[in-house]
Amino acid sequence: DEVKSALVQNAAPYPLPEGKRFQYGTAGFRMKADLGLDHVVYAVGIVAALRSKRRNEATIGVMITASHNPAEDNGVKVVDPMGDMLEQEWEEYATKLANTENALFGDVYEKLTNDLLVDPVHQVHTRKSRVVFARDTRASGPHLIKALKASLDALHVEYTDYGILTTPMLHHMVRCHNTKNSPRPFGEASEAGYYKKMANAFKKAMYGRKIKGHLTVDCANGVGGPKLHDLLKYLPNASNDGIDIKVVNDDVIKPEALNYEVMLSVACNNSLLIIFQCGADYVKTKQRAPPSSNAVPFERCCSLDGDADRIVYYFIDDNKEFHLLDGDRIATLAANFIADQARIAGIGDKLKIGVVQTAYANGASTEYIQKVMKLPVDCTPTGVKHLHHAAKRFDIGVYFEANGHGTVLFNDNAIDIIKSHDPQSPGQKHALESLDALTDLINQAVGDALSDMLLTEVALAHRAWSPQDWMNTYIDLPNKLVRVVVPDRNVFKAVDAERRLESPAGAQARIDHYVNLTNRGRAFARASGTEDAVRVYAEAHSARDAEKLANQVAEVVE
Ligand code: 16G
Ligand code: ZN
Repeated sequence: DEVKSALVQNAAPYPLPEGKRFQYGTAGFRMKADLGLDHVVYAVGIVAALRSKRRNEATIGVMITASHNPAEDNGVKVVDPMGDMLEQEWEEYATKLANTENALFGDVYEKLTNDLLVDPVHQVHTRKSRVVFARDTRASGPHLIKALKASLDALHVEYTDYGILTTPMLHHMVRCHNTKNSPRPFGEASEAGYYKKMANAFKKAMYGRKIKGHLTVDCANGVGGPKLHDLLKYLPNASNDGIDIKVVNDDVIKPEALNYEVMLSVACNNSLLIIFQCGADYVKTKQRAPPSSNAVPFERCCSLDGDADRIVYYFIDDNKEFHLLDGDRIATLAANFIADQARIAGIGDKLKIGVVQTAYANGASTEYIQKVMKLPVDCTPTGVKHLHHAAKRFDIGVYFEANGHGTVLFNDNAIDIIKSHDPQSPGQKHALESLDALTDLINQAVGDALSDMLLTEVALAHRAWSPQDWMNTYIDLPNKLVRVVVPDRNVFKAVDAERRLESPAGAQARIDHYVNLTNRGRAFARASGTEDAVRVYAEAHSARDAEKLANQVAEVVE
């Protein structure tokens, strides 16, 4: 029919490249932008349209970004109605469509429609599809958006183009659209709505407290830069009992500077361009500040990644030594603060508060949460969707990956208790109001660097903590990460939240052997979900032992 032939026709400029196989991975599709990603994006438009129908005309999101990856890369992922990641079962349909030749788009669409939507509840022909989308600052973005619109147009989808947004802002928009008429509307589905919600919540959550000194934010020359500048217009500034933020690496005019900083060095009449990396991924993996950083000792610094869904904090001490406050630290700070406020508010015993981590979480953080904070910890495989899902099992679930991806989820029970509890004292009232403000300040759709940054600032202000005080809560175990290139990473099958290898046979026994010989040793190996490699993590009581253990495990894997 008409739709089928339009699907084939509109795809013409976006052929399936020969000899390539695309796969919807942990973070959607991601690759060099000019190697056929436009074909993939066209296919993703079809997935989003089908998904919207399947979910009773709910609004589905499509985000074009490759996060911390190089400027020539790009990627695409689908956002489900509540702002979470596409349901896992559907990744397979996305993979199928992405590998479909143009001539067959009509037929595959028809088949998926019949397979997924024919029951009376999901009558395809009577339902509209709604999609909203955005992109980061990459140069390939506009072309990919064109490909997306081409398939959405073929399917008569109702859509909104949000232009350039951070990934978490797009997730926010999706959830706003789908909760408009619900008892708990998420907010106004606009940029201004997003900033206002966050700024108001920040003011309430601060409760008149002051933040000492200023915060330097490295925006990785990505979309977080302009969006942070916009957000600052809504936040009270330093002279107004607010927040003093210094924005660096906020150049999005040169898209090739994404995740990099370019410095001009002039020496002996020669000028030289020096290029360094920056952003959350660099800071976390290299364990050092971006080279251009001129922060003074004990000044708070943080880095976002290229699409502003990850954040890590850091500072240097008076010996210029670097100290990283990563996702584990943000999780412990946030959980500690929230659990404390709940206790002060008199609702601590009514709420089940817990923390979700992955195997990469430093063992010292896990022990601190369990033994000192006395909160339960869950461990899941790597990838936001797994942590997000697990966090829903708590009334208040705090989840962070060590790399800085994370947020806090409040379920209906928690929100009801926070909103309806009758305070018995001014102290209880303050704590309840702070908690209520946190439910708005925190982007519960998905981990959001800007929102997590404000949450961190609020928690530090309430405790009157310097970054050193925050660092002093526990001591990280020395650890080492190694990337091992193997002939076929698919033979590495991990179980038990990726903490153990089920195959190849015998590998785990050999890893256990080395771990048992190491003081406070812990190690695991897992196939990467985003690169053709196996990753090894090891920790131990000393840096030397951690390194030794990592190398031993790497040898097992090789
Ligand atoms: C993806 C995941 C991230 C995870 C990383 C692990 C999302 C949105 N992103 O970037 O959470 O930490 O993959 O990469 O889920 P790896 O499998 O290569 O170690
Ligand atoms: Zn990212």
